[in-house]
Amino acid sequence: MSVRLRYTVLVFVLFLGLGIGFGSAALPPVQITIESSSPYYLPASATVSPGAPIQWDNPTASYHTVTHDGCEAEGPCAFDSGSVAPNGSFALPGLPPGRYPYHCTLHPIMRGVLTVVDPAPLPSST
Ligand SMILES: [Cu+2]
Repeated sequence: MSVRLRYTVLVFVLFLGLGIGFGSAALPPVQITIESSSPYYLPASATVSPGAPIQWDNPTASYHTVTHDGCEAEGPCAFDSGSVAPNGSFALPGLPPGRYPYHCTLHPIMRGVLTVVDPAPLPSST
């Protein structure tokens, strides 16, 4: 391997490392709180970036679930928390872009929607 090629590979690896660092820093976890009364999931409608971790906290005195609507009927099933105990939580490492309506299988009146969208593209310099 020539010196020049080795230098190119080194620079590439450095930039790759920087990119990964910026990527994770730009994706703070999104927190959704489960409530005993309307809107039940707070916020009921959340918009997150692809790959951003999402966590539902259950501070209520009841069991609840966070179940993607696709798990029960039309499929595919993107996520299903199962029963989340009082003071428990359910976390997802991130989702691909899409619209994910979800509900609580124990209390079907509880409904929320998660929208995963790519961040706005950077303005072009041309
Ligand atoms: Cu519930």
